[in-house]
Amino acid sequence: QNKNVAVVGATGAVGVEMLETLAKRNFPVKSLRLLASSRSAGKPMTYRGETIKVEELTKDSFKGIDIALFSAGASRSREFAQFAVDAGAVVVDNSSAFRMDPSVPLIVPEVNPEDIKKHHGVIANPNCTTIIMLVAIKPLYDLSPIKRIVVSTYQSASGAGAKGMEELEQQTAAVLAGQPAVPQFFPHPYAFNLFSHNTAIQANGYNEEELKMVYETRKIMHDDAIRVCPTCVRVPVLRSHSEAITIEQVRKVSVEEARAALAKAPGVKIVDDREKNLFPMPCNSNGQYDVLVGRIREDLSCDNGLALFVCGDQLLKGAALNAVQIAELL
Ligand code: A2P
Ligand code: 11C
Repeated sequence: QNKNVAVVGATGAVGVEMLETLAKRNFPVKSLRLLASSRSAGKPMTYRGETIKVEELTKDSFKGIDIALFSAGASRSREFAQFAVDAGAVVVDNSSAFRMDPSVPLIVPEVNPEDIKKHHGVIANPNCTTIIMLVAIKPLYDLSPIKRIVVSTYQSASGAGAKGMEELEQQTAAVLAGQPAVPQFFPHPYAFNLFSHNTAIQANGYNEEELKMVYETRKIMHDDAIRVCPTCVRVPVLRSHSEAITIEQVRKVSVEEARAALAKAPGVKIVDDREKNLFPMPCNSNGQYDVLVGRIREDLSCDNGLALFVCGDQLLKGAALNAVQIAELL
């Protein structure tokens, strides 16, 4: 049965990809309502060749809506998601607002699709770095439980939305023209530089992005014993995130066994050509649905460890695609 769908934050970097993904995957859309701030009201957008005007998000925006995809930031989700639920819609929320709420399922369709049944109107889309990591390591967890993860991220501008991407482009052009990279949106110079993730550092020395990787991983994997040590870094890449991941498992899993499991895992594409020195790169994961996985090797520093390098499109698998896949499960 076709659905009445609303996209909240339709004009944003993720919102635009949501429209594109709904169309590309032939999602059964009966009608589409595009919502954003008053700044965008009346702006024409295109869905499958049809022009739809953006409407201002208000508490009355959800009448008749079956599925509302939210990607307009956590404060908009906190303010408006309940209005959508009250109007009878199921909300798939891409923000951090409800992820750790025990009554809200946090879903990566390749990892814990069965949790969706427990929803009470809101389903949360995990943080992009968590999604991309878990798609790659869940097949390995199924071979032997993972006790510990050490992960370093190389995060693109798109994780910070359209303004982040604009800042990277604008600063890069400025530096190439011999001018300084003047930070406006991010706290530090971005072009030809990298910096520790721009979220606030907490009392334990980890920033918010890193703690999302810790807590969301445990919730999605249903394993509170997994220990995760993340270092999240913003790198001057436009849209795909990369991650160097080292895992320690209960028993030793060989590289061959890991590779065989990854080869048949949903949402994973192995890119691991040692002869050509060809491994996952953001330029090759841009626009792809799959998470690219390579550098599959033993961790020389521990007995039961494996190391990987992965890349995933932050706007797609890290956000819009995962949300649309959740809507498909619904
Ligand atoms: P707008 O384009 O009208 O500002 P991004 O993460 O790429 O910056 O996108 C954020 C999205 O959230 C945009 O679609 C933006 O709409 C939307 N948004 C931001 N503030 C509000 C608001 N107060 N009400 C509704 N939508 C908002
Ligand atoms: C980033 N992962 O790359 C972030 C953006 O909790 O949904 C998404 C923040 C979130 O900066």
